[in-house]
Amino acid sequence: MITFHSGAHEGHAPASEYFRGELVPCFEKPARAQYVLDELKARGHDIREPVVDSSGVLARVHSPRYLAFLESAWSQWIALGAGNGDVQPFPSVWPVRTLRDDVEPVNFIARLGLYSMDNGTPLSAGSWAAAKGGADSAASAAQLIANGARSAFCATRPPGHHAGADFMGGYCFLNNAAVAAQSLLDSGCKRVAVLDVDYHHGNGTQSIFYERSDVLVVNLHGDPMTEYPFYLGHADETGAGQGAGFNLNLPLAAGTDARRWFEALEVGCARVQAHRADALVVSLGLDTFEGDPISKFTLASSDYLRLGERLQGLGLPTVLVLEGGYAAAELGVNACNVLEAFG
Ligand code: Q9C
Ligand code: ZN
Repeated sequence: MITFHSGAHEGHAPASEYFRGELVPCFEKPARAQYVLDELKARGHDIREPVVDSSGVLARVHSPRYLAFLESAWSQWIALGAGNGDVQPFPSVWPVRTLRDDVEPVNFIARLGLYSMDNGTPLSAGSWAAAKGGADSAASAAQLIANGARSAFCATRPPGHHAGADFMGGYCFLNNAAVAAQSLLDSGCKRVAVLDVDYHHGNGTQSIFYERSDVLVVNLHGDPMTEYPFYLGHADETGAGQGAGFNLNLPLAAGTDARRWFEALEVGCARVQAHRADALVVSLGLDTFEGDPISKFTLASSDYLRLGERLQGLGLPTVLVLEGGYAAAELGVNACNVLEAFG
């Protein structure tokens, strides 16, 4: 399977994030992608830089004002103070219920809050270029599928599935899975399914396609009653308007083991099959791993072989997009196990 990967990911390297009110080293760090690349190379995979400029499809997935903000966010920040290059900007105020989100404040931190769902998505100098490289990878993978390939992998970081049309969050800036799905539709697919197996509910992907019937979104994730992103991902969210019936959430209790996880995967796969999709996008988060430092499922490395086999069994042209997975040293083996079993 061909892998798309942008070297620009290295430029997204903020030092710290908030964890229980204190700044700690970022979990979502460049070494994650390096471990994946090292393992891909060791196993002889074909790794390519993205070949498609995703600007067009990004404008179909994200709002113009959000893209404009994100693209120049870091340069706006450093223009505000001589020392800002060495300071991480964090949002501290958000337009929650009763406050206006239709007016962009001039104040930078206020705009950062407007375009963020949390204070857990740190920015650095190269964040836009890194995120854009990921979106370009997703668009490139979709093009490969449109040209007849059975599968393609995007070794992307930062991840994407928490990013909505108009906001960043959960380490995500641009929704790579949504970019892949929209690109597949734009190149002739009538129906696409997104299957999100990251530990965390893919709230961004769900919200982007919630009122559409051309993209089925299925999520298998930690119950939002106790797990991030908390405010979306419940079983009663089934789609709205034209999209009614085209969203399926399968929340699982923290502590869920592989046996119960694979049972839920069967339910998700049955829904994907019923959609009669022309292509599949997998949001491949590997934070379901037993060794993950911020998540609470207990899959073992060998379980990712079983996952790859099951995904292969759906029989669909498939784009796999890397999402979370914070046991960095095991991320390469776990990702490659999925790809290898997929074939
Ligand atoms: N600081 C993805 O897996 N923060 N995002 C958890 C640790 C949110 C994870 C607390 C985790 C988001 C793509
Ligand atoms: Zn996750």
